[in-house]
Amino acid sequence: MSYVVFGDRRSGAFAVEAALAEAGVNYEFHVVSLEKNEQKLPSFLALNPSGKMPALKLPSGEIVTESAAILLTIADRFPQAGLIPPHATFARAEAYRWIAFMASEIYPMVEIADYPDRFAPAGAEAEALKARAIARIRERMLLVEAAIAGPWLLAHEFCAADIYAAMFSRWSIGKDWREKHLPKLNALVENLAARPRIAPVWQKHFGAS
Ligand SMILES: N[C@@H](CCC(=O)N[C@@H](CS)C(=O)NCC(=O)O)C(=O)O
Repeated sequence: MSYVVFGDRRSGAFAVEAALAEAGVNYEFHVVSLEKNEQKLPSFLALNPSGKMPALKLPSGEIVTESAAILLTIADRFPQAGLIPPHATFARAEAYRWIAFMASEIYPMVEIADYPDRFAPAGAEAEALKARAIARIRERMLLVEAAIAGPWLLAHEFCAADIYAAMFSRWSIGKDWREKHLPKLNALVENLAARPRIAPVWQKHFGAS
């Protein structure tokens, strides 16, 4: 059995596919349509009771969920891919830091921006909440921007945090705002999208954006 990625285009499944591709791992992709809310179907809830993608099925048949955990699992399993800096280095601590920051400080805000009606009455209140969530995501993306050493987040060292940061740059914050305020992240994305193994994955998920 091979790895199976569950998710949709433009979703967190991008990061999982990009990491597997960078590691040179064969995998299958199982579409779970966000548009059709398939993440709430019993068949998907059996994989991830929180009803969120991505999910990764390991060749052993076990399921890993939570994008940050999946990225670190892939990094662990394929050390030759250099998805995480060497054990016990400060660079590794920095990679953990930024992956944890994006998973805990940005990803939950994306849910509020995408589904404000889950958090406030539909209408003006939900719209106001959505606007506040987008503003918070932008503030937090500016912290990622400020941390980018160039060309990668960690000085001269590509890692899974770059994949993650590139993904968040494509959500919620708006193309015009991104192009104006995140020049280092824009350059990082160009470099990432040009990596031979990641290029087709980037194209599939975010090609036109
Ligand atoms: N903490 C989760 C968040 C995943 C998440 O919010 N995924 C989005 C797609 S990018 C999703 O499934 N949204 C559908 C929903 O919330 O119903 C992770 O890091 O994997």
